[in-house]
Amino acid sequence: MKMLKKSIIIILVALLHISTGFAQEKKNVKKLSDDERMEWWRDAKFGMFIHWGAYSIIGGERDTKIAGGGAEWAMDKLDYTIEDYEKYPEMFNPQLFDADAWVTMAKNAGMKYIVITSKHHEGFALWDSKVSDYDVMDTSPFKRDIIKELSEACKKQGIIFCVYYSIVDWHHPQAQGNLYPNYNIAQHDDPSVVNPKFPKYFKNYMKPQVKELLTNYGDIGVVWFDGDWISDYTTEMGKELYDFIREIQPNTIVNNRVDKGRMGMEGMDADGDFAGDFGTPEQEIPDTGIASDWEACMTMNGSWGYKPSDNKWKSSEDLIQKLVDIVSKGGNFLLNIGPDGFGRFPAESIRRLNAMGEWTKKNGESVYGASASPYEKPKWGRYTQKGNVIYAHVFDWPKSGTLKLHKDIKVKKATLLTAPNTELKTLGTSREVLVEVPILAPDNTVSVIKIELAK
Ligand code: FHN
Repeated sequence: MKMLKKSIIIILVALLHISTGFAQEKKNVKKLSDDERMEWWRDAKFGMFIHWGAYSIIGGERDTKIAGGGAEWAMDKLDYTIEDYEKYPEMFNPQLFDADAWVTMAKNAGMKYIVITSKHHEGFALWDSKVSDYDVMDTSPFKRDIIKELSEACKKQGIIFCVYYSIVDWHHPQAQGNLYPNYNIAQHDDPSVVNPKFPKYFKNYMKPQVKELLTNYGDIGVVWFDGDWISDYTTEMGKELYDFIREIQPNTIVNNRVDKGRMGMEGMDADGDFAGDFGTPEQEIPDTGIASDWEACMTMNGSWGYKPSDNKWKSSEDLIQKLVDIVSKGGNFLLNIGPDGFGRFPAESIRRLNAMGEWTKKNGESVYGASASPYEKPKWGRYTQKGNVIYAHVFDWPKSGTLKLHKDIKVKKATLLTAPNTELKTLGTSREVLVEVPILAPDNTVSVIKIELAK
């Protein structure tokens, strides 16, 4: 009876979608050129990734066992059956969730956009999904549409709201095919095991869910897919999904995991015709600059989802230097937070966000809207560039009191970014360019020297 009721609802929702058409399409949204569409994202440089779901209650531990790797994989790593795992969405009640406070923390850290896991591999949806009962409104006692609250808080505070969506779904019967009511992760990686029901999941569940996200929550900055590696998901589906999204919201940006081109954790596409607007290196930063658009996503400790046993926190200094390193190579930095099951950011994350905010407040000019420079990375740090200005980011402040710049840099004027009225002396010969700097580094982490170039 319950199943019948659900099927009727799904059919009604589908009919409603067909009859109303794409709400956004009809609004006559001006279709931007690709460069115009990517502009905000290219300038933004720094965003917050949020991994939050029913796994945040588990925290990566079951009895005496601790999950290896990311705690958002608890369902698989801690050997839950689908039935066992369902009790976590049924328990999900993060009474301390405060969307405005989350957005304020991102904003104060200098982040310009937020990407939240609307549905991770566990399959539990954090919004009011009409095509699923496995969501925050129907399954959990929380009954608050998290995506709605967060999207509204972002809009209020001028932060671009973006959603992550996992193609992999360990809960949906059609995504698991003949294995259901069991699931098996290895199956997904083996091209010889075909799930005949996956196309149905793609058409009748994934696409309608993605459509809900794009129709009910205002402008979506980025749709960030994940789970592209499973063999059931095809490049044809990827291209179809990309076009589908751009039909609903023409100016949305979509990551390259929508298609099948990504080369592992390195994150960039192999040669070929693949959909997607930017590459997605994961937990790594390329050695040199890359000419196309890319964004490195990274955890603060070793886990995406909340995992209190993981104490391997990167230092604030390291994170600031990573931000600079990434920008100096033409990329964006998507830095992760794994809130707990009550809706709180871990204290360690908050401290790191605060430290990054201190730095970006003083030095943001050298990062936002900046790009890679033509000069190779110096031993003491990195260069970024904005028009006629080079920013020298010094990680290792010279004890000698002189900083050696690339020999081709023709200095018109050099100052500390934080002391614009005091010009630094420079000396240029055909072999080297030296800048006289104070003995003490102005910043404990990364000090920035602003260099206006002579024409
Ligand atoms: O399996 C996921 C993982 O849990 C996490 O979401 C990261 C974030 O980029 N992506 C996947 C692995 O590539």
